[in-house]
Amino acid sequence: MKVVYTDAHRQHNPPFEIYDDVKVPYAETAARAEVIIATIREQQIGPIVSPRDHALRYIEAIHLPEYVRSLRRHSQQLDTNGVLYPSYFMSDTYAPVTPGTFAAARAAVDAALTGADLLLHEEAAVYSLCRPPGHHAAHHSMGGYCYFNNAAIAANYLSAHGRVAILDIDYHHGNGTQDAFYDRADVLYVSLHADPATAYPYGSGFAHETGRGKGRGFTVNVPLPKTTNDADYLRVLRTALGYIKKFAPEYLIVSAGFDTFIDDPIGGLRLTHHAYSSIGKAIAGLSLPTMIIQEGGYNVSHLGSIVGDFLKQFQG
Ligand code: Q9C
Ligand code: ZN
Repeated sequence: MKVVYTDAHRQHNPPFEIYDDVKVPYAETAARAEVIIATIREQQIGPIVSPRDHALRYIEAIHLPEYVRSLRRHSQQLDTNGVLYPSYFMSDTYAPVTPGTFAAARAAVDAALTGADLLLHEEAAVYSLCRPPGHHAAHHSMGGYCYFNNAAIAANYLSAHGRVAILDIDYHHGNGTQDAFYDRADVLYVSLHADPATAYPYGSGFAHETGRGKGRGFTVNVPLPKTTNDADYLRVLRTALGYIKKFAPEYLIVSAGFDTFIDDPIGGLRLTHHAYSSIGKAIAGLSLPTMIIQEGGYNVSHLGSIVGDFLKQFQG
């Protein structure tokens, strides 16, 4: 499978996030992408290609142009070590702006769109190693380590060519992605995540949120207890894959977060490292043209190997 990656993400390196009024070290580190790409090289998972530039209009199809401009301007105006929390366009204290943020976030979108182009050119499976992640970024707000919604932008781009299903397996509900397609029947959003009653992003991802208007029935939320183990998860995943099968999309996008891992410092269901090859195998079993987009996953000592286990299921 082809892997889309650039080291442009390195210029986005916030020193801290604010948690309960206290500055704590930033969990969404450059080291995450570094260990993943190192594993991909070691295990020869794919030819690695660089993203190609895409026009801003694809970002602006999902995000308010003023929001995009403001992120660019703030990034440009900051001094070398500046960190900004621009309150108006921010949904929480987990997505600060630094001088390199706009460029890195835009490169992540380019990685997602380049992956989409590869699918359009008949590639069966592609992995876009996006950093920063995207699924919490909404129409005009950054939050939860996310600035531009890579998966939503790619899904909207692909939707011009056929129906798209998004399967979100990050520990956290992808509130930004859900919002982007809540009214639409041509993009199915299915998410498995920790119960938002007790997990970030708290306000959304409950089972009763199923879409609106024409989009009713095209959003599926499956909140999970934090005690969910490998067997529980695979059972629920198979049901979720059944909805996708029934929708019969042209393309599948997987918002792939690995913070469901039992020893994740931010999230953590009770999934062991064995789970990720089984999850990959079950999803690959749909035999759909599939783009995997990197979202969360913060245990840097295990991240490379669990992402590798997952990706290997999509080879050949
Ligand atoms: N200090 C993604 O996985 N909460 N975002 C952190 C712990 C924010 C996660 C609180 C979690 C955001 C893409
Ligand atoms: Zn997450």
